[in-house]
Amino acid sequence: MSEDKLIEGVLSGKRRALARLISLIEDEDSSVSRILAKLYRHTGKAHIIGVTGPPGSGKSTLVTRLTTELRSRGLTIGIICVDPSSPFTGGALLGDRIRMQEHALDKEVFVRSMGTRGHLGGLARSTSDAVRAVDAAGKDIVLVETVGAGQSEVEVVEIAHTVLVTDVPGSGDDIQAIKAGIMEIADIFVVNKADLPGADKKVTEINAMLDIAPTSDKWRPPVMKTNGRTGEGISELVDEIQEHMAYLKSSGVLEHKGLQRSKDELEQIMEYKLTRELMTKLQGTPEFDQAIKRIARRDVDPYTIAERLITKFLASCRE
Ligand SMILES: Nc1nc2c(ncn2[C@@H]2O[C@H](COP(=O)(O)OP(=O)(O)O)[C@@H](O)[C@H]2O)c(=O)[nH]1
Ligand SMILES: [Mg+2]
Repeated sequence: MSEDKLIEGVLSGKRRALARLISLIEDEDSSVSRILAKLYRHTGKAHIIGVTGPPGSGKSTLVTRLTTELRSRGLTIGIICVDPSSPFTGGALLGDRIRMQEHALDKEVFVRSMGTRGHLGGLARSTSDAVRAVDAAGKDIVLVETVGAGQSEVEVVEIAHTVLVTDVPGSGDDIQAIKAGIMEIADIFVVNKADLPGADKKVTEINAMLDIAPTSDKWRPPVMKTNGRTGEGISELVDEIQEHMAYLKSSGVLEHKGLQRSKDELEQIMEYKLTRELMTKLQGTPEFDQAIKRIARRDVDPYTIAERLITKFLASCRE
């Protein structure tokens, strides 16, 4: 597939083109930045929803249920899954896969898992690029499932407009959740498995924590109860998700976040490109090798050398 064909395919919402582009993104193919550059002005329309929480709390089940509900409201869906134990990455239970098949024949639902094909550090970048690709393909909603362990749930905040944090009754790890920063990232709390004993207690506990938590904005995260098995509470959850987007728009938070993200992204790209430019020029030159040896010998400190090399590089750019 030629690059132009690929772009055309993605923009017209063709599944195969979109899947192909995401593979290129995962492989960190050199064509990606060119393609994404051309797609950029077609992005920014999708409502990106992050779903994070501990393994087994029902994220994949909720994503499937949310998809059904959102489809019934006429919305098109992309699902990006960054959970190695999820149905979409093959590590999952048979039941999960069967459940997801509910949407397998629906052309307006695109499902993709992000593996760790590239280096691990690149996963955040490739996930955000994949979300952008789905956005360019015209999906109204992008659901991003990430397992709530370590860095991933913090990264999802950077790309999602609305973050759902899932929990289940009886899990006594709330204090830990606060420590891990999970509380601060939630726009909506979901107490799933409401059929199990202790669901109301859990809701009360989270609300009590929200009462004492310092908040910077006017949105107080609602605490919703769901049953992933029966679908109870899903419609109310979707109402809250849409309510949250309405809040983001009316409060100006959406615009503010968009500017912040653009700034961060521009800085990141420039830093990356500049560093690469500088290093290709320096690496392997006698001057660079000499500098490294002198630093190791304590002849000179790395700060002074770095300063000198950068000044020289910038001067050479002006020539
Ligand atoms: N009892 C009960 N089980 C649920 C509910 N929602 C999901 N499950 C089950 O919990 C298990 C883990 O769900 P899954 O969606 O894979 O969780 P994930 O690891 O967070 O993606 C599965 O066996 C689900 O069938 C629920 O509301 N009630
Ligand atoms: Mg899952």
